Amino acid sequence: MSVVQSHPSIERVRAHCFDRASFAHGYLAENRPVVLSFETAHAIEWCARWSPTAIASRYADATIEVEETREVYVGERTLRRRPLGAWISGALAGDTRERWKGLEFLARVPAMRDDLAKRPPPFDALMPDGAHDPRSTLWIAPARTMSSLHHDGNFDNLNLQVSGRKTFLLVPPPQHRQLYRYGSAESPINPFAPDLKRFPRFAEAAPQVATLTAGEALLIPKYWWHCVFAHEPSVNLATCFSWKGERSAWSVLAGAPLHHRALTVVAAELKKRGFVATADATRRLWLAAYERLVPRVTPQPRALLEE
Ligand SMILES: O=C(O)CCC(=O)C(=O)O
Repeated sequence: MSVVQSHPSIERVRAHCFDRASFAHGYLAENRPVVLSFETAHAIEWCARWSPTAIASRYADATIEVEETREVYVGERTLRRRPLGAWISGALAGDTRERWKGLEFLARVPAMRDDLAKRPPPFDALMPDGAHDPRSTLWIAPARTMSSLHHDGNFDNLNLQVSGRKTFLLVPPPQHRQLYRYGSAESPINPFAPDLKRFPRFAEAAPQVATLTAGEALLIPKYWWHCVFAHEPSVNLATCFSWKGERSAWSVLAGAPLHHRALTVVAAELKKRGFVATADATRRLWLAAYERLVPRVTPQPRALLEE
């Protein structure tokens, strides 16, 4: 049995059984991950429109900034500017050195923003009332590459698998000790092939897994750790957001070390109240102190997931 099969599966439901209120009540407010499957003709067409080849043909000349796939922490990754069409052709042909984490893609590729405004993604219908500050990221990953184990802070995340197949491994929020947290939101562990000699406490972590194909979206609730492996060339659209009835950072982080919980909540509250620059400065200061006090832990190699 592979490492992935030995973990419990994340619940799966049909998206059409929910409306905004019941989805918010049943999953978002519970801080509970779930895979939503969108089975309508609209969802199938929408995903086909955003396949890697369709993207390459519509936006070939857009310049994007790709990041290296080697195992380094986010702040250490080298970014390179590439023409989107040629870069996708390389990724589809098996070049695994880079992937696109299109963080600001709506601002950087205005034609994509306009297209999405005209034809919103299927999960738009389940965004909770009062959702605000959405941040969308388009991910394009070559086959057999993976992200690092991290969390997205005080944001819920709906991550739609648009094309290809990816396995998501999630770990609940308070398990900082088991994950040997490095910095504010990263872990050096490759949870698909954990090195238990270096990181023995990972044996006490409680991962859950789901493999997604096109038309399925995963709710990654706030502060849930996640690590994602692409089995095939893959496109995802992730939208992180806040909303009116959301759980507080303080309640979600119950069980995390007190100093971490308190600092995280202060930064999250400052941001929510509009003091974004102060929150970012506080975070930078905290990270600088952390980096001086805590020696860098070399991340585990991105060993490939057993298929
Ligand atoms: O798909 C991936 O590789 C990473 C996705 C992710 O980290 C996110 O949506 O926050």
